[in-house]
Amino acid sequence: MNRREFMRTAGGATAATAAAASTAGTAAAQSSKEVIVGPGGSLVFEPAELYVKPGTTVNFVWESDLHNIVVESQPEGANWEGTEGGAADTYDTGHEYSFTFETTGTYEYYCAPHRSSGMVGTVIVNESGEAPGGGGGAKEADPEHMGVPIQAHFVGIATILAILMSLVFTFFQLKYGESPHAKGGD
Ligand SMILES: [Cu+2]
Repeated sequence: MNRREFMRTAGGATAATAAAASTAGTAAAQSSKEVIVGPGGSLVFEPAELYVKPGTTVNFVWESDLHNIVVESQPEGANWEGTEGGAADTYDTGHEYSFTFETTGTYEYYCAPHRSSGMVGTVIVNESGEAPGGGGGAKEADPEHMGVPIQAHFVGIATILAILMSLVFTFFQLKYGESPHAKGGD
C-alpha cells in the first residue's frame, strides 16, 4: 500500500467514525426521561434521584400546584437555570418544563416553597445513564467498607514483620556464614 492509499483509507475510517459519532449523538438527543413534580399533591419529585446519559432531555411535569425548580448546584460549565422566575415564581398542575442535560456530573435542585419539607431532587449525568453498582443499598456497603481497611491494615503489618524477620535472618546468615544450628553443633 502506498502513502496515498494509506491516507485515503485513514480518511475513510475517520469519516466513518465521525458518522457513527453523529448517529450516537442524535440517538442521545432523542432520549428523554420524566420527573413528576408533586405527584398526588405530595411534596416530592418523582423520581427524586435520576440517572441519565449526556444529551438526555428531562421533562418535569407538574401534578399539583405551587411548585418550582431552583438549581442548587451543578457541574462546572453547565448552564441549568431551573424554572423561569427563580425561587419567586411557582407553577401549577399541568405545567411542563424541560431541560437537556449535556454536561456530566451531579445536578441538585429543589422546590423553593417546599424545600424545608424535603422537596429536593438530583439528576446525575453519566455515560451509562444508570446508578453505579447496580443495586445494593449504601447502608449495606458501609460496614463492609469499614471492615476491609482494618483487615488490610493487619495483613500489611504482618507482611512487613515477615519481611523484616527474613531480612534479619538473612543478615546473620551472610555475616556468620553458617546457620546458628550448625554453629551450635560444632
Ligand atoms: Cu413544591
